[in-house]
This record gives sequence, C-alpha cells and structure tokens, in this order.
Amino acid sequence: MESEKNNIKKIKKTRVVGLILVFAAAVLGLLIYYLWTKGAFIPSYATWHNQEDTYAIGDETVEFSLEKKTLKILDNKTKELIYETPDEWKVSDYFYFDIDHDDENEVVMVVWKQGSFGEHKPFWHEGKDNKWTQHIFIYDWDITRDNRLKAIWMSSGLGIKASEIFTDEKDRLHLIDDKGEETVWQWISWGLTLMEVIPAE
Ligand SMILES: [Ca+2]
Repeated sequence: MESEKNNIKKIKKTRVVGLILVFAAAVLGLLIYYLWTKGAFIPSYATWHNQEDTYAIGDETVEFSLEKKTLKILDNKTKELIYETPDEWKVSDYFYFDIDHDDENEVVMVVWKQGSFGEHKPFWHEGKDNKWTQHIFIYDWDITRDNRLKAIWMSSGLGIKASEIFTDEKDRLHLIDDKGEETVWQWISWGLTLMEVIPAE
C-alpha cells in the first residue's frame, strides 16, 4: 500500500517536472523567436554605424540621423520627423550621393531585414523567406512626398557577406566581405553592376 502511494507520488512528481520542462521550453522558444525578430542573431560580420549629417536639399535643410539601427530624417529647423525606417528594418549604414550620375543625390541605405524578397518572392523559391539578409535600397529625393523618399532600386538579399561598405570619387560602392574580398559596384543603366573584384590580401 505504502509503495503504491510512493509510486503515485513519483508519477505525479514526474508529471509536474515534465510540465515545468515543457513550459520552460515554450518560454525559451518564445524568447528565442522574439530575439530573432528583433535581429539579435544577425551575423557578427555586420558593422553597425551611428552617424549624423545635415544636408541642404532644394529649399530644405534636413538632418540624417542613424542611431540604434534606425535611420531618421528630420527638418533641421523644426526637428519635425520627416522619415523613419520601419522597426522591422535594421540599418547598418547609409550614404547620400549621386549613385546614378543624374546630378541629383540619392539616399542609399544598407538594410538588414527578414526575408530576401519582400512582397515579390519568386515562384521558384520554395519554403519560408524569413532569414535575416542584407540589402541595398536606393531612393530618389522627392519633394512631393511627405517622407521625401521614392524607392528606385531595392536589392534582394546581397549574397555577399558585406562587412563594410564605402563610396568612391566615381560614385561607386565598394563592398568588403567578411574575408576581406572587395567588390566594386557601379550604376550602369539600371541597378548596380559588378565592375571589379579585388581579392583579400
Ligand atoms: Ca542621382
């Protein structure tokens, strides 16, 4: 009788421990998922910049502020927020220069986001498109828009592990990957074209 009671106690205890473990695993899973959506597992080769610049564009003077992976554009006088990148985007760097050689500067952002293709997942791509990938987004400055930015070129996932990106005097983009290999990209007729590969030293 006593041993039967003990057995029942043991079974109950095992059930409680089992439930606690299931609960803990669920909480851990939710925590990992939450951190994942916040970009906590973006690869460590990503280099995050904080930067502020002021530009006179047309009749406006605006402030660009990149901080905590968010790019904001503000009216320099009133400090009114003109544009802010969505929370789902993590901005590692940005540039304001004439990438397409039309004598007007573009806003170029280096963005980490979940999903390589956004709304335009190609039909041949199977499975979920929710990995964190690195993108280059290019915008014209458009005074007729409240947020001033008109998207002209949005890359899908780069496929290069770009650790650093910089511009040169020919308005080209240089990408340095996690192994030190450098690629040079130039706007030719539409979009960026690979011009040169400089191997790592
Ligand atoms: Ca331009």
